[in-house]
Amino acid sequence: APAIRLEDYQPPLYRIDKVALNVELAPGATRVTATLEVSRQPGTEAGAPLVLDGDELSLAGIKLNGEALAETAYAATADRLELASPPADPFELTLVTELDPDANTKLMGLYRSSATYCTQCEAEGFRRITYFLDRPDVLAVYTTRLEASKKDCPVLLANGNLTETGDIEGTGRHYAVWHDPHPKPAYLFALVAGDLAEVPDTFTTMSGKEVALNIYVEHGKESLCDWAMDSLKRSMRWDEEVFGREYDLDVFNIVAVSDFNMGAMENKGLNIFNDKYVLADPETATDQDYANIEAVIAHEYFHNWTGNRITCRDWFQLCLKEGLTVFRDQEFSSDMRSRAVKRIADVRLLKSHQFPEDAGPLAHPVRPRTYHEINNFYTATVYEKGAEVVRMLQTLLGEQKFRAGLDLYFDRHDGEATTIEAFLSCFEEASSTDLEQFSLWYEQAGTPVVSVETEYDPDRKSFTVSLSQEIPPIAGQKSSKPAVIPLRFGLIGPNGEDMETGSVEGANVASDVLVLDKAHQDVVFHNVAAAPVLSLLRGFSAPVRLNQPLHSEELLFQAAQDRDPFNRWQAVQTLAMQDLVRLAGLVRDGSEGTPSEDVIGVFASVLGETQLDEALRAQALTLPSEADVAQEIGKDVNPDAIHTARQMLRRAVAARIASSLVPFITDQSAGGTFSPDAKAAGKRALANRCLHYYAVSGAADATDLVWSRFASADNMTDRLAALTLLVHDHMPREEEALAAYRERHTDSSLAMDKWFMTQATAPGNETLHRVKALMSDPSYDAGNPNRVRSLLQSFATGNPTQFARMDGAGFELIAESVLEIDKRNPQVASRLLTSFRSWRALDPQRSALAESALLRISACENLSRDSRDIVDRTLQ
Ligand code: B3K
Ligand code: ZN
Repeated sequence: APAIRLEDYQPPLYRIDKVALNVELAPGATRVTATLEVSRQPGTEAGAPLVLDGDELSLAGIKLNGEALAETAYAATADRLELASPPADPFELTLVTELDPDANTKLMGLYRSSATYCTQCEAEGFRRITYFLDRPDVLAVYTTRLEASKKDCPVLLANGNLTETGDIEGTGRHYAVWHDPHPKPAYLFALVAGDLAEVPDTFTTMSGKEVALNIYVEHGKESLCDWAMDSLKRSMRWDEEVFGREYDLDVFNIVAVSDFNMGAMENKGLNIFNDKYVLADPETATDQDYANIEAVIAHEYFHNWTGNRITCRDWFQLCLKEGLTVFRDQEFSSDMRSRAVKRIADVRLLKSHQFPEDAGPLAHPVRPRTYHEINNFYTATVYEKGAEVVRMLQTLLGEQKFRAGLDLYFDRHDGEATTIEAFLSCFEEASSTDLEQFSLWYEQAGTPVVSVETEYDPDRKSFTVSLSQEIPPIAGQKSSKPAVIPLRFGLIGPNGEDMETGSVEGANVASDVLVLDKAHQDVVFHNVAAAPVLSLLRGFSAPVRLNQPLHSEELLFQAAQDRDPFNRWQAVQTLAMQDLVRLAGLVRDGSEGTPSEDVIGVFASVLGETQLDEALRAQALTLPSEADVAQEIGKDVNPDAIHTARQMLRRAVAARIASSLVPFITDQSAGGTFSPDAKAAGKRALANRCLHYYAVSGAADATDLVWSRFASADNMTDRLAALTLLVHDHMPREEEALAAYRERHTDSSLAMDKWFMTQATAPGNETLHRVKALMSDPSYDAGNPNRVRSLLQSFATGNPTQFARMDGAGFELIAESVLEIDKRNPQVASRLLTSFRSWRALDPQRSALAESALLRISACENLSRDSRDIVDRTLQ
């Protein structure tokens, strides 16, 4: 199939203003009657053909203005319905399609999860329900009538407000009618029907309207919804207070399902969630799960304005809703928790997921210009880098003008399907700033490298910062233009305080932000009393790689003194990274090496920095991951050498701090009732980080302590942390712990996912065998996306030494699995396939093995479009 291109965008020829759906649900055979009010767009000539999208559909009836249509008047295939010459005047088209939700293993369109009927329509799932102009710039008002067996499906839900319910006498069936007054694109349509428990609550909006809130879950899981409901109410309040956005329907429903291709979906008034992002209690959910639930609930809720009220003109504009909504959920979590800790977590995610994507064969601009399969563009670049671009806009304009621009956007484009250009224009107007060069962030792929050199002139008391920027050449992008890069900075004086300076030449500097917008730029600070340490990219003010050659004394100073917590953390990480890269090189070459004393010392001192909160110390004590080190090395990567180097540093730090660890570990286990709040979670994070070092410190009672933490834990965070150590460090009671965990959690699929993941990510040669065995474990289910992700995806992305085994068996396992899963669920398969994206960075032997696994996938003739697209681009 030819690629879809942004430059080929044409507005639709027809509009569909109203949609009435009658969905008669029944196992195996569901009948959908869609009545569409269709009219010509101004400018469309009378009689122009109407072409509707379909996907695996079968047409069981068609009427035009209530009259049966002659067979010669239309042509229907599984993926297309064409009316050769429709009436010139507005008309009503009635279509009947027949579906089998039970046979829908792709989990797109209408399908069944456990016994519940549910839908997923983004990006192009509505066309699997009925023929339609399935594109985001066709906005219609939907009325949905659902009908089903009252016994099997007491709950009937769709978008909008409930307007009518009733029984169908003598049939055991009942119906419900839902009306959504807000025009929306088809991708926001949803329905749910099943036997679900309802967890109700209410929220009073800023203008005093009461909204009914409900979370629907499987019976027996009601008590696991408290945190999600609490997160929802806080999100609704926060969006009013921070962005002035009020909710706009009488009801807001959330449904948790166990089979879901991604995290959640923002359908208007009826969000559907992967149950992983709803259900939590201390017994089965970690602190990370609580934080994720809070963030995803907020994210989907925030889409009501950024995505639903204002949607995308076409799928190239995906970042218009996703980047902005991620930015909003990040801000929400920062306000709910510690801003610094949240920022560090977000940057870690960006660097570990988005940077490698942007440096490899799957690189694409935040707003891509071409695609074969849009579902492959729900990427870290569109989401996370997209959020960074919005954040840079805020940094460059300042909070007030940023807010004014966003207000103008909400005001001007409410009810529309729009573009990045329209979005940026609002900020240009509200701030009187030209954003033309800034818009390159949406156009150019690749991570800019910013190189820095500094020179202090003691006679002139001037400090010169020479900056340059460059995007390394990447697939499909030979050259690039200089971007607008906001660099938050401080000049740290000898006493550790930020220095005041005199005038600045060579760059636009507003308080603590310096704007780099040329390929090279010399910035001179005057009246600088003493030689400073330049703290640059504070708070990670731009998604760039910083190439700033600092001596280890300067990094140590920054690690101890920087008043920006992010850069303090970054300095510690940089020190560790430099040492890990050095050690990995030595190990690879078969030479001896020992970790740097300075680096060990810096980690040891972090522990005692009691003025930093626990969560921040836990973050600082976390070494860069093996994947992070691989990325830093960039080519000829040997994952075994990296693993060994990281273990060496970890053990050396552990040995140094062993004697101080126990109080931190036991202090936090003092008990009291569990609270998922940020402070309590931070304490657990620090305790478990300390336990992590204690396990390899050589202390005689290390196994006993880890085991006792495992056995006595009263929450999942502590239990899983101890289990992970027992399994990943192959401690003596590893098997016993796995068996005990399984016994305890066998009824909770979500808890069992952690059991699969822990085993799949364990280093060591036996893991491959174990993963294969787990694929036939009774708790495993190859048809459930969460299970596949916890076992296979976590093996491929979280176990670098075993995925890239020298015998090629890791790559083979994933290749075989991709082919197998692709037949059933292309989205899950193609996502798994992206784990090969950094194959060219591996050493020659390993990359040859990866290539042959990829070629084997590529040779398969009936790959889905999803997997074909990824494998072709990965090999290109
Ligand atoms: N918009 C959905 C993602 C849809 C993915 C389609 N393949 C969830 C979200 O970003 O909030
Ligand atoms: Zn989203």
